[in-house]
Formats: sequence, C-alpha cells, structure tokens
Amino acid sequence: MKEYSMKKLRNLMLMGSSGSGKTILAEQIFYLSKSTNRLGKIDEGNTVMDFDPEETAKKMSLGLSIGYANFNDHKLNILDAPGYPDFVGDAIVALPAVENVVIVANATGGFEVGLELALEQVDGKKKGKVILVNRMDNEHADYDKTLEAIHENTGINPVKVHIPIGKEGSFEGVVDVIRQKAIKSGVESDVPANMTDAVEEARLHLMEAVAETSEELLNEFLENMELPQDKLIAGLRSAIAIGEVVPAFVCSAGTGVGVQAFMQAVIDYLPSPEDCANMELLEGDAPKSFVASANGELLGYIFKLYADPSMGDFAYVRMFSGSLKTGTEFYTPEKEAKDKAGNMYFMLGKNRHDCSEIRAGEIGALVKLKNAKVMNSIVAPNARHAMMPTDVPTATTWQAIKAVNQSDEDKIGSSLQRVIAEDPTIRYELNAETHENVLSGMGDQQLQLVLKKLKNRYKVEAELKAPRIQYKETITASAESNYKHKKQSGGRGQYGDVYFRIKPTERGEGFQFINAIVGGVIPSNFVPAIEKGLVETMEKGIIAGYQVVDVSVEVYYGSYHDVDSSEMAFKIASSMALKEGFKKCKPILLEPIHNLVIIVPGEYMGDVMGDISTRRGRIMGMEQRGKKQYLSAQMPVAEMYSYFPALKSFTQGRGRFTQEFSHYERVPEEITQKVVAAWQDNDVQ
Ligand SMILES: Nc1nc2c(ncn2[C@@H]2O[C@H](COP(=O)(O)OP(=O)(O)OP(=O)(O)O)[C@@H](O)[C@H]2O)c(=O)[nH]1
Ligand SMILES: [Mg+2]
Repeated sequence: MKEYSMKKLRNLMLMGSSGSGKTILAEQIFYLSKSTNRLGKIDEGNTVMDFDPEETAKKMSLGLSIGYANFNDHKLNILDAPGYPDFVGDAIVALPAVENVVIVANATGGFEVGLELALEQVDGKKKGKVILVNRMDNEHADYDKTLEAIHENTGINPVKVHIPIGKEGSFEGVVDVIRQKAIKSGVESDVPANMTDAVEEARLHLMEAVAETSEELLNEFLENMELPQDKLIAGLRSAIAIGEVVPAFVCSAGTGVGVQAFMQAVIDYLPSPEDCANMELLEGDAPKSFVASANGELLGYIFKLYADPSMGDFAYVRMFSGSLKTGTEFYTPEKEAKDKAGNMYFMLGKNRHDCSEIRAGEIGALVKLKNAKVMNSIVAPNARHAMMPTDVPTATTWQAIKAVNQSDEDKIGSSLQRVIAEDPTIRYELNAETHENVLSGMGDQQLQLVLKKLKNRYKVEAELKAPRIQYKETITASAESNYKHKKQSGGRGQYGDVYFRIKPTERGEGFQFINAIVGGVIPSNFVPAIEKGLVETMEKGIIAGYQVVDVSVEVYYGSYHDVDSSEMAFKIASSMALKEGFKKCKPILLEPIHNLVIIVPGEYMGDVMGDISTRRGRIMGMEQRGKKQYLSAQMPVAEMYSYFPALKSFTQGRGRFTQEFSHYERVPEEITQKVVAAWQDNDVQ
C-alpha cells in the first residue's frame, strides 16, 4: 500500500438527497482510478459502497461506507453518506473526519429535501463545501437552474469551476474555467468556440469571489481585473478550506462524463489535510489550538462503527496528526480510558486491505477496540485534549421494541446494543415506569432497519409498537383515611391498623412520608413497613396504573395486636389506606410536556401553527433565520410521538424539529377519563 503525505491526500464526504447518485459517483471514481475493474450498478446490487444486504435489497444506502482511489499520485478517501433523511446521523458524525463535503445535487431534481438537509448540516461550518451537479445526462437536466435553486433557498452562492459541454443525451464533457480547457474522457482540448463567452464570464466571477476573501488578492484583482492562475488556485483552495467559496462542478456519474475531470479538480483545487492543519480542540472546557502534522502528536477521530457479524466491530478512523501503528497505545478522553490499535485496514466498501499504519491525514479502520467508540478521539496516552464534541440531533420518532418470541427476550438486549451502536442517532432505554424498552431515532425507516438487522444478523425477531405515555398520578385535595387489616382464619392472624392524612405537595417534590405516631400506638419497628406499603403502591399507581407523585402522607394514629401484627399486615393496611384515601383527594393525571423547536420554510408556517393547536400545543415564540422559521412550542408527549409523520406530510418533507423534556402538566379531563377507563379494562390486579 503506497504511503501518501498529507499534501497528497484528499478526504471527501458525499452528501445529498437520496437518488442524487452518490454511490454511483463513488463507483465511477473507483472504476476510473482502477481501484476496481468493473463498474457496479445499483440495480444489480453490486456496488462497492452499498454492500450490506439491506442496502442491495432497498437499492439505496442505509449507512455510511468508505473507500479510496489512487489517482495521479494522490489518494482520494471517499465517504459515501446515505441521503435518506432518517439516516442523516452518519453524515453529521462523520463531518469532522473530512476537509471537504461534496454535496451531490440532482440536475433534474430542483431543491430536493435531502439536498436541503445536507446543505443545512454544512451551513456555517468552516469546511470545504463543493456542489457537484450530477445526472447531467438526464432529460431536463439543468446545471444553472440547479445552482440557482441552491442560491435562492440558502445563503450559499456556488461559483462555477466546471461548466458542462452539452446536456442530456449529448452531455459529453466539461470546461474547466480556471485552466480554460475542455475535458472529454480525461482528454483536454480547446474550449468550444460557442462557449468562450460563458467561460470568460464564469472565470471573472470566480476570480471576483476568490479575491473577496483576501485583501491582497482583492487589490491585485481590482488593479488588473485579472489574477494569475497560481494565485487564483492558491486563493481558491484557501477560500474553499474555510467554506467561504463554494465551487460548483458538473458530471454524470451514470455515464462517467465529467467524473475524471472532477477527480482532477479535487486534486488541483480542494484543500488537503495539510491545508487544514490548524485545528481547534477542547481540553476540559477550554478551547485549545492544535497543529496537525505527520510527525506530530497523535490525534484521530472515530466517525463510524460498522458491526460485522463475523469480524466484530470495525471502527472507521480519521487520523489528523501523528501515525497510528499496530500496537500503538492511545487514550480516549471521552471514555477516560486507554486502548490499543490492533489489526488495521484501508477499506474499500467491505473489502479490507491490511496495513500496519494509518498516517496523518488518512482514513482507515480498526477492529477489536476495547473502549473507544464512535465520536471518540484518539490522542497520545498522556494527552487530555479531545476533538470538539459533535451535536447529534434529538429524536423525532419513538417506538417500544420487544422480542416476538419470549425466548429471545434475553438475547435482544445485547444484539440490539450492537446494531444501534452503528447509528448514534438511535437511542435505546428501558423506561422504568412503563417497563418498556423504547427505541428512539430520526424516522420510521431507521427503526424498521434495526428490526431487519436484528433478524438477519442475530436471528432475533422483534416488533415495534407505539410506546406508552409516561403519565403520572397525583391529587389536588387533602383527605384523611384509615384502614384496618384484620384476619383471623385459623393459626396466626394478621393485624395492622393505620390512620393517614394525605395531602398534595408542590409539583416535583415526589413523595413525603411523615411519621407522627405518638405514644407507641404503632410500634416503631412497623413504621418502615408502612412506608414501604406506600412506596410500592405509589410505584404501581392507583387510578390508572401510573406512578403517583407529589403526595405527602402523614401516619398519625393506628393500633396493633401483640401476636397478630406483622410487617406484612401493616404494609397491606398502609397500601389499602392510601388507595382509599387517594380517591377522596380529587386525583388527576399529569403528562410530560416537551419543548420543541420546529424548523420549517416560511411558507408552511400557517399550517404548522394550526396543527400545533390541534395537538394541544402552545406556541412560545418564533424567529426567522434565512428562509426558515424557527418556531418554539410546547407539546404533550402524547401528541409528539406521532408528530413527525404529520409535520413531514404537510411540509412536503421539509419540516423537522428538535425536542427536550420540559415539565409535567395536568391532563385534560376527557383524556384522563379515557386513560383511566383503558386501564380499568386491562387491569389484571
Ligand atoms: N442516468 C443517470 N442515472 C444515475 C446517475 N447517477 C446515479 N444514477 C442512478 O440513480 C439511482 C440512484 O443512484 P445512487 O448512486 O444509489 O444514489 P445515492 O445518492 O447514493 O442515493 P442514496 O444512497 O439513497 O442516498 C441509481 O439507479 C443510479 O444508477 C447519472 O448520472 N445518470
Ligand atoms: Mg447511496
């Protein structure tokens, strides 16, 4: 395996809407660079990047894959991210691993949802952003229109570096406006006569855009209305590296036209790891500057886990600085743990190529790491800095998961942990109150895929259902109650007798127990049993099977029997006294309310606001950012669980939201009645 200096590497992540052609573009790049000797097809299920059986079945990418191409003495590392919005987490987590994000736009697609989502993820990031307009061979393909749609809908103004020669069926090559050459099938020739004006105009525009990023270049440009080619290229590379100029290219990944020219442009114009060597890390809470270099201090980042059923977990890693060799010990600050690099590989889809070193700037894979996981940093054993943490979006979809067969109940936990470790936007937790295992993530397709992986890889069949709402029970009035538990049916009897004052407390106070027994009317050794009876009953719920909260119970009187009283008898008496008293205290249900930030294009605001009020939601504020409205609202979880599909349907897929728990609030009367009735119907007590 050839070794490359940081200067000779280019790391690219392909993002964009589903179907824009990212996987086929990667396939062409591998083929044209002779990394592979045949061109795979999506329909034939034989591409390098979509190797997972679920991907070949669905004919789309479902997880991020990596590959590389050696081309003209350089190495391009390619990350192919899935475009379907449910799977956006992979790209978000992998963003820190690359200098360049290539946004693949469909030349016939207009401003597609996946394109919008991809642009949103890179918005404002100091990172190379490149627009590659693909499918130029398709009917109605239009380079200018596609770029305009991006400009119109975002703050990004792509600057053409390549322009197409011909379109649709006669799309046959591109012109590089910097070098002013036509490139067809990798062969250069003069710019066609009918394109010289367009090329000149694009070149002027490009020079202007680059000049605006540097005072020195601007002065030179204003003086001569021209920039020398070497300065233009160096300026362009620097401006791209910090995301200030977004260059545009065009190709047909399907036919291959323009792809080789794009690969050359990547080498000529896009930043290398060396161009992005100045990094900002975090040590404790403080930012820290770091300069990456080939022989410098160790720094790497794990951007993806792939759970191979037979080989174990592959951790895809980007090295920024220093060199990771087989046997290198390193520290993972996020886990506060040491680890050791064992076998390592360069990956081309699922194909592993052994190596013994992953150098600065490179991307490779490690196996059998003990502690380090996705989104973790790799640093020198004595270092304590880490990569800036990545913000993973909050869930928008929730489902309770359980094994179809009781016998798989034990197995499901460990298999599930491995499957979901691949996607950091999926979370899994046992809800202690509803006793359900709840999976949450970014969409239905994503959670369905979890089921498929469980079945195919681990032979565990599981099913999803809507999760129970975590209501709570409480009271709004005070009352007294007493209960005497007395049984004398042969042998030793049972006797416990308690008097309670039951009162509501402030919201959030939970449970308060007050022992006000005087004169030993109940011996003190039975008092813990009384409290236990209360706690257990409150856990189980009284009117609807949900945890009781914000109640104070004072035991102020009672009686006992020398022989028949026992802890058990007092526990039963206590539980019964609470149940009876609770019902006299005007009980109500509380429900969780979440804060939502709903992000939608302005034109959908009316629909979104109307819908929020039908969901018992409250609008708390709104803010316009660019073309988007950011709407703050509060919504009961009972409505939020089903909100995402609705939001998507009336915003043509363009609406999304983030959420977090806010507080508990009283459930309206008619809903309370329904919940109580449903519980009584199912009550098996
Ligand atoms: N005609 C034509 N078809 C293309 C082109 N690029 C991709 N396709 C086809 O479009 C379909 C989708 O291509 P993919 O490469 O799977 O698209 P993707 O962007 O990877 O999609 P996701 O993995 O879902 O994000 C496939 O059938 C490709 O063969 C192109 O340039 N021209
Ligand atoms: Mg794909």
